[in-house]
Amino acid sequence: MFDKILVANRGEIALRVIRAAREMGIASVAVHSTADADAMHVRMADESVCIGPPPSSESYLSIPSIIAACEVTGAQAIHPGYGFLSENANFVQIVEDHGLTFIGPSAEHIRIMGDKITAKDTMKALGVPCVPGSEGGIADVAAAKALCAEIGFPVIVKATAGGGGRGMKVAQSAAELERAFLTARSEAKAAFGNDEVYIEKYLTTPRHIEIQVFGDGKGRAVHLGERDCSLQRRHQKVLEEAPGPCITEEERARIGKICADACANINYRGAGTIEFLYENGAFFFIEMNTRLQVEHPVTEAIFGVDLVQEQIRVAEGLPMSFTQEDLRINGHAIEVRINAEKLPDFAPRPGRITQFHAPGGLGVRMDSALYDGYKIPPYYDSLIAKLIVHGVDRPAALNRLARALGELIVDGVDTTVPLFHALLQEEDIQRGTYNIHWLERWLETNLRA
Ligand code: MV4
Repeated sequence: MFDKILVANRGEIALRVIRAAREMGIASVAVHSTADADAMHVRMADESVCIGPPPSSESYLSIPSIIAACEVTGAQAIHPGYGFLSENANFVQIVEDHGLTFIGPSAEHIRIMGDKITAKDTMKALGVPCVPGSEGGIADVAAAKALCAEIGFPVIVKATAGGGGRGMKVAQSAAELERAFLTARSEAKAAFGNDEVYIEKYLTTPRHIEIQVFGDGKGRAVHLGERDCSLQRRHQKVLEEAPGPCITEEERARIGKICADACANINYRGAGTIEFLYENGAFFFIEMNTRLQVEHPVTEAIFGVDLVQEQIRVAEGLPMSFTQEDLRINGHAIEVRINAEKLPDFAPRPGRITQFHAPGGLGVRMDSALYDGYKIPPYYDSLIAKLIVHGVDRPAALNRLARALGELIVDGVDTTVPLFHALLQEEDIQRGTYNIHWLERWLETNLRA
C-alpha cells in the first residue's frame, strides 16, 4: 500500500486526487509553480514542493523537478491528473526507471493511443468499429485520390500525431482534396514534427459519445457506460452528461462490452476513455484517451464509484473493487464547465475572486479550487469549477442544474455561467437533441447578435 503520493497537477483535479488519497489513508504531496504558492491544492495537501516558475513548461511539465519532489518527500507514486504529463509516455518511463509508480496506464499503451493511426489499427484489430477510411497513413496526393474515389466525399484528413481536433482538414469534394491533404500534412509537420496523415469518411452530424473503461492491467476490464460530450466549442467541451440521452440500454451493453473486451485483451490498466462518433445508430471509434478525464464525475455520479480511488488501487496491483455485474446506472448526471472567460468570445479573464459561494444540497457536487480572495493566475487553463448535478432522471437533473446555478456566486471575474442559464432555456437542450455542431451554431445566432 502507498503511504504517500505526489499529485503532478493543480486546480480542481489536484484537489480531486488529494481527497481520494486522504480517504484511503494515503498522504499527498502537492507540487506548484511560484504563481500557485497560494493555490488551494497547496493548502489542502499534506506537504508541498515548489517546482519552478509560472510557465507550465518550467514547472508542471518539468520532469526532473517532479521526480526530485518525489525523492525529497518520499512519495512512492505520482498521479498526473489530466493534461500536463498525463499522456506523456516518456514521463511514465522515467517515473518507473526511478522506482516510482505512475498511477495510470503503461507507457506502451499511452504511446500506442497517442499515435492516432496506431490507435485505430489496434482498436480495429480488437473488434472495435472504426470510421471507414485509409489503412494506416496516406503517403501522397495520388493515394489520397485513389482512396476517396472508393469511400466517397466528404472526407476528413487527420494528423496521426494530432487528436482532440488539432490538425484536421475537411474536403467536401474531389476538387478540395489536394489542398486539404497538403495543408493537413504541412500543418502537422509544423505543429507536431510528424507529417503523417490519414483519411476518414467525414460524418456530417454525429454526436460525440465516449465510453468509460477501466482495467486492472491483468486482463480484467469493465465499462462504465457512456458520456455524451457533443456540446463543444472549438474542441473544448462545455457540458457533458451521462447516460447519453440518445443511447439505449442495448446499445450501451453492446458497445460497452466491445470496449471492455478490447481493454481486457491488451491488459489495459486504470481509467481510459474510448471516443466514438455516433450517427444513425452506429458507433465509429475515433480516439482513445489514456487518462482520467475532466468529465469523469458524471460517470461517478450515476455508477456510485470513485474512479480515482480505483486508479490508485490498480496502480498498487490490487484488484478493482467492482465487477461488470456490480455496475448499475442510477439516474442521470450533468456537468457544466465554468471557465473564467468573458462571453461572447470566451476570452480568458484571470483576476481576483471577490466572492465565492458554492451551491450545495442533494445531488450537487462542486469540484473547484476557488476560494474567497483567490487570484486566478493568467498562466494556466481557464477552467475554475465543474458543477455536477445528479437526479433520478434527466428532467430532474436539468431542474437541479438550474437550481444549483442559481445558488452559485463567483464575483470578481467574468465566467461562462450565463451561458448555462441560457442553454437551459433551449428546447434542444431540454430534449437532448443536439449534435457536435449544435453549440457553435447556437453561439453564432444567439451570442454574436
Ligand atoms: C471527425 C468528425 C467527423 N468525421 N471524424 C474532432 C475532435 C477529434 N477528436 C475528432 N473530431 C472529429 N472527427 C470524422 N471521420 C468530426 C469531428 C469533430 C468533432 C468531434 C467531436 C466533438 C466535436 C467535434 C467538432 C468538430 C469536428
